[in-house]
Amino acid sequence: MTQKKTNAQAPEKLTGIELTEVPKVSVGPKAIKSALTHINTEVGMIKGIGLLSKINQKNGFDCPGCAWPDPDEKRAFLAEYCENGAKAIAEEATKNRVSPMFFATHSIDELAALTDYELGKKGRVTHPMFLKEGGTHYEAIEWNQAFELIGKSLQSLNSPDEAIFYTSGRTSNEAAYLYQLFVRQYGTNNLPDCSNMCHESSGAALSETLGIGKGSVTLDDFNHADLVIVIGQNPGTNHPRMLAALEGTKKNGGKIISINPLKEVGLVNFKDPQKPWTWLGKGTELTDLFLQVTINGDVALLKAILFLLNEKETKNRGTVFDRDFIENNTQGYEVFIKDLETQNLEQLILQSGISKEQIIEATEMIASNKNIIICWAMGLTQHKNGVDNIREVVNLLLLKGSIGKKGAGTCPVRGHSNVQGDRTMGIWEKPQPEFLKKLENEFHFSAPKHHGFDVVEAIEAMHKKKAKFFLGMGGNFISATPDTEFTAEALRNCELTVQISTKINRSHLIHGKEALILPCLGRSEKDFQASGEQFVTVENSMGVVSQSTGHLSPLSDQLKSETAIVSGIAKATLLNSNTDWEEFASDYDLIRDKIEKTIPGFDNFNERVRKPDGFYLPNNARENNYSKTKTGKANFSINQVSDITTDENQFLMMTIRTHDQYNTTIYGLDDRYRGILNERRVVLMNALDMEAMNIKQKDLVTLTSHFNGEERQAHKFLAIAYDIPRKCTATYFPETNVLVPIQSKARISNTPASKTVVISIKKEA
Ligand SMILES: Nc1nc2c(c(=O)[nH]1)N[C@H]1C(S)=C(S)[C@@H](COP(=O)(O)OP(=O)(O)OC[C@H]3O[C@@H](n4cnc5c(=O)[nH]c(N)nc54)[C@H](O)[C@@H]3O)O[C@H]1N2
Ligand SMILES: Nc1nc2c(c(=O)[nH]1)N[C@H]1C(S)=C(S)[C@@H](COP(=O)(O)OP(=O)(O)OC[C@H]3O[C@@H](n4cnc5c(=O)[nH]c(N)nc54)[C@H](O)[C@@H]3O)O[C@H]1N2
Ligand SMILES: [Mo]
Repeated sequence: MTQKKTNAQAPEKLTGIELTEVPKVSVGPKAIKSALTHINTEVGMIKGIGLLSKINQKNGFDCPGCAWPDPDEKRAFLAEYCENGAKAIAEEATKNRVSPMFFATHSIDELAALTDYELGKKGRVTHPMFLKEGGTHYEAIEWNQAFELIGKSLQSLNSPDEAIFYTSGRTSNEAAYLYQLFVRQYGTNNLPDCSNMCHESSGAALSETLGIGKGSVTLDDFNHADLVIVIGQNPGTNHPRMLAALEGTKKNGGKIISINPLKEVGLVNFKDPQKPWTWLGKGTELTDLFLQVTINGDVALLKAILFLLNEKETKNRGTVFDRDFIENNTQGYEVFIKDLETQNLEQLILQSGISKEQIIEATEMIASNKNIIICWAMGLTQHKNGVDNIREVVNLLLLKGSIGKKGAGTCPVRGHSNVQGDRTMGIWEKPQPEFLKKLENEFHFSAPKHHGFDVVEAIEAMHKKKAKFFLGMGGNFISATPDTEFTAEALRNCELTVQISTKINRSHLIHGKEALILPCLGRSEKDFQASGEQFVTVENSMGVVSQSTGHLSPLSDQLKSETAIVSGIAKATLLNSNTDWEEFASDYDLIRDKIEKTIPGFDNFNERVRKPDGFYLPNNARENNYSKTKTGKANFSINQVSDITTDENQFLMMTIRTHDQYNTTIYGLDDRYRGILNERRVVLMNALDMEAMNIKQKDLVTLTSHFNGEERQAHKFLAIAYDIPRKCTATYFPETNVLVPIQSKARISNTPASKTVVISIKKEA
């Protein structure tokens, strides 16, 4: 039977744009008002305030928002969340339910006609649901039947490598560990995860240069930094609690440089929501120097700065670079400098889009300061030369000896609240041989050694029908991945698609021949298993492992924990496994005991994680030890500037987040910090570019992306004049994922290049 094709993209519906002035200050009372409005509408005020008081407290649960760490010392009541954390909680603890009755009365096609915002607001899935072949509606199914269906489907494949097991980064350490164990006992390393689309470029660059794929700084380092550079990141929206850390830098006399094509409000000026006495004043000015780099101009900019630093150093040896550090800890300095000296400074300056005066100013700031932290996120990773971007950041830190000491180091700011922990637990398509060996010894099975598929490879494999089974442990695969139409075809090729989810999303609507939705507990909910109430553990952006205990009663007695779901699937699939899956799901301490035995840094895990602050995982870069790299030293590297060219009528497009979304979960339609309200289908353009093309404010345009002679289109976007460099544009993800070509990705890390999409813009009639 050929499957009817449900729309993979959200409908092209305009919602009524309203433009306001771009605010001058972030956070402050407006943020509190916005947080409370979301809590009130979704959860109810009394229950909501009770919940907020538990977020990120030592006896509470880990905020399902971002992975920014909590302070080690005291945490004020009601203080360790932010506006967007409150929204994340409101979404999860929503009163709205997607029940079997809801599915009986709404066909898949009807649901696909809703925007992501409308769909998400339908709420939490309450029961396991099944879509039979050719079905138009999901129907309720018993858990055991669902597990059996999955087991049978997996047993029927020609090879375990025909199955794909995706993970989004909210999954707890315990669930992730059990999941990867199940997948490897089943026989594949096909464990793509959201990291592949996120910080994979950071992991690749940092492992190669410093011997650890994670950042090196702690929260306290921000209080001791002379200079913090925030590059390719929008913390005011995506990591608001980071602003308090930056405020700490400023208070102690440190300086901040921001590098971004957009002057993001959060980076400019900040009013701490936890300090109402500051609300009347001007707020803290955070950024001392703002460099409005052109999209993907970062390697050129960094190289120009390094070039000038080297000139200064050459004139006055030892005054700019940390000679001792370079001598004792690094490899490749001479070759790196030789290459740097051949660069054409004027060309680099031109390519960066920054004036020479400003580059000199930045150089002076870097030259005269010793302790430097560099923070970055998707603005650096999601480019063809994403890995180059980050290696260039490392070059700068190495020259300054700004690593492995207080107040200095690398700070890749992670996305999902446990994305870093999932990788530590072995969610990786390229597992280390030592880890597999430990698993084999502990669990007595033979683990697959060949590497599995990452996200892009998984999509291609499903597209070619080399893979026929897809399971998503959280996340929203169809909306988060590039090339929406291509990915939809890939998923439709599957025999069975399974989504383990809290909320309804578009990935439930774009499915294989048969499909399952398995509803799970969220972070905020209590988790009862056979041995009693359980807690889970997570790892934040700075490598601190701590516990997270749910607070609310589960919204339906049909929900299972992710751990229990993995256990059920494993038991139904691996009939000869000698692992007692049920026992693990009955008592998470038993899983933690196994983690301790197989993953370094987890000694006395059960005991240490019960301490209120949790514990730090080992971090060689933090300890100034680079013996884990191939050369045994911290490595300088030679990196490529962008080689992407555009025709006269083409633009670079970056796909970014609004202030009112969590990835594909759309909290609301306002991008308050950019002054764009009630509309997501916008393309931000430089006013001069608009004038040159005779495009007026709010004109309707079609966007066409160009890659290797292929074209992809997205219709019905409103052109909006914005302070953005010429030839650069910005749109919101996921609406424009349809324009991101599957083959356009970062070298080495394979991360989709969703921040450099070459587009042309045409007025609609
Ligand atoms: N509220 C909220 N919090 C979140 C998320 C969310 O969606 N909502 N998502 C979470 C996740 S998974 C992640 S990964 C993080 C994402 O956090 P961010 O990386 O901050 O998110 P983006 O919106 O992708 O913003 C990228 C920033 O990089 C800039 N940028 C784009 N291209 C370039 C470039 O070429 N050079 C430079 N220098 N800058 C560039 C953009 O202007 C923008 O400011 O946030 C996490 N936290
Ligand atoms: N164009 C473009 N594309 C991008 C990006 C970009 O900047 N531009 N960013 C990329 C990045 S950085 C990332 S991380 C990915 C994100 O990709 P994903 O992680 O796949 O997407 P999310 O939108 O975070 O997933 C949301 C869904 O997760 C489910 N969920 C929420 N909480 C839980 C939970 O506790 N357990 C389970 N099992 N399910 C849960 C809900 O059902 C919800 O609908 O998207 C990437 N895609
Ligand atoms: Mo992310």
